[in-house]
Amino acid sequence: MDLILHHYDASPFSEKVRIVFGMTGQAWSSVITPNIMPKPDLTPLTGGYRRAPVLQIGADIYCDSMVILDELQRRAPLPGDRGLAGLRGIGLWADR
Ligand SMILES: N[C@@H](CCC(=O)N[C@@H](CS)C(=O)NCC(=O)O)C(=O)O
Repeated sequence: MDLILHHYDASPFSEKVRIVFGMTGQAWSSVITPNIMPKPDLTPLTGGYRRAPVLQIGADIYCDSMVILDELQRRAPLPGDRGLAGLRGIGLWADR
């Protein structure tokens, strides 16, 4: 199933997810969203959530970068020590 990230270049929370895509080597597709309202293509998809990033996998929508990292970890865990720490650990580290 295709991973589609709704995001914009200057969004640091989106950058965190983009970096994890690079670390895990997963293919992904990009939809660029506006950085301010209105976001007519995003909010109908999310039920009103307006922030970036949002991950779309088929009909499933994941809002919030930590929720996204949890799902990516579940689908494609990193190997070795980095896998043990989990992508959530990387996410918390990056946020701070
Ligand atoms: N807790 C959220 C924060 C997301 C967030 O604040 N995104 C910012 C960009 S980095 C945003 O979309 N701001 C525009 C807006 O609020 O409309 C996450 O981890 O994904």
